[in-house]
Amino acid sequence: HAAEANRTDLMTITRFVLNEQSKYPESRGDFTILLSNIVLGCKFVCTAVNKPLGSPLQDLTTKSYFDHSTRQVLPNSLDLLERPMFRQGEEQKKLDVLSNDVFVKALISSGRTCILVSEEDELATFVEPSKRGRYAVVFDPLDGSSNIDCGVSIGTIFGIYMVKDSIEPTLDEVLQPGKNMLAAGYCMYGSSCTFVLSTGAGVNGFTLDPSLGEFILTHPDIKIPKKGKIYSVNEGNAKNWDGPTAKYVERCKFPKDGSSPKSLRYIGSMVADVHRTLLYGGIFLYPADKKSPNGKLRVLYEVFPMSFLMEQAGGQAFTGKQRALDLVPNDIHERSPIFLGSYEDVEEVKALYAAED
Ligand code: AHM
Ligand code: MG
Repeated sequence: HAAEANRTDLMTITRFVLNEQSKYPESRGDFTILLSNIVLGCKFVCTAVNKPLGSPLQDLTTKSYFDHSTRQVLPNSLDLLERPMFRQGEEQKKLDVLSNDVFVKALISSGRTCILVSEEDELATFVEPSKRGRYAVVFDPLDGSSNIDCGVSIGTIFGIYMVKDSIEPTLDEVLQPGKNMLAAGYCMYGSSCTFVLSTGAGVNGFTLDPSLGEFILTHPDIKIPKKGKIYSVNEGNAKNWDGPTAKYVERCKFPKDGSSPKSLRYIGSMVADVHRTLLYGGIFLYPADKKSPNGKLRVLYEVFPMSFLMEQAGGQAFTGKQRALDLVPNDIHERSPIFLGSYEDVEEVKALYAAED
C-alpha cells in the first residue's frame, strides 16, 4: 500500500516545503517561491551536465541555447533572461559561469532576495529595490570544478539567511555565523540528480524524476550513522598537515582500539563526498596545512551549508578550533578548515585537537 501511495501521491519538493512551512503562514509563500527558483537553477544545470554527448561540455556552447545573430532566446531554451546573458563575441561559456548566470537571474527574478553571494562573483550582488525581498542567498553554483570535464559528479551548494532590514541591506546580513542560516542544501549532479535540503527541522533528500521534471521525496529524514567506516581527504597534502590531522588519519589506517581500518573514498567534489558521508557515515575533512593555513573550502557557501546539514542529520562539523556553525566570517569568500561527518568520528578529531592545546 505504501509503495502504491508513493506512486500516485507524489511528494514533490514544493509540496513538502509548503507542508513544512505551514507552521509559519506569514513566510510560507515567499520561501516556497525562493526555493522553486533555486530548484529551477538546479534543473537547468542538471540538464546541461547530462547532455548525452562525448564530453559534458560539448553541447554547452552558447549556440545550443542562444542564437547570437538575433540575440534571441531559442524556443527550446529556458527563458530566464531579462537582459542578454552573453557579451558579444563570446562563443562559449564554461559550465560554471553559465550556471552562475542562471542562478543569479533566477534568484533576482524571484523577487524574494536582497543579497546574493556567489563563489563565482568577487563582490556580493545587491538586488535593486524594486525586486528586493527578505532573503540573502549564498551559493556555489557549480562546485567541484576539477571534475567538470571528465563527467564526475559535481554539485550546487546554497545557504539562506533572512535579513533584518531589506530596505537598506548591508554585507553584515551575510557575515553571520552559520547557525543563523534559515535553510541550507545542495544538489548533486551524479548518476541521478539529488536535492538535499534542511530548513532547520531535519534533512530530506529528493530525486529528480526527469519524466515529471520534479524532485520527489526519496530520502525522508536522513540521519547520519553515529560512526562510519570511511574517511575522505586529499592525502596528497599530508606532508603539510598539522599534528592532530596527521594523527587522526594515521588512526583511520592503523586503529589502536582493535577496530578495522577505515576505507578511503575521495572524489574531490565536496557535494559528492559529503553526500556519501551523510548516507553511509564516516568523516570528510579538508584540514589546514602549512601552505593553506585556512584550508581550501569557503565558509559561507561550502562549509556552513554542509555543516548545517550534518548537524541537522545528527552529525557534527568542527573547524579544528570550534563548532563550524559558530564561526563569524569577516569576508564573504573567507576559508576555513573543516572536519564533518558522523558524531563519533568528529568527536575523535576534537579530542586530538583538544589534547594539543
Ligand atoms: P572548487 O570550488 O574550485 O570546485 O573547489 C572546491 C572543491 C571541493 O568540491 C572539493 O572538496 C575540493 O575542492 C577538493 O580540493 P582538492 O582538489 O584540493 O582535493
Ligand atoms: Mg567551490
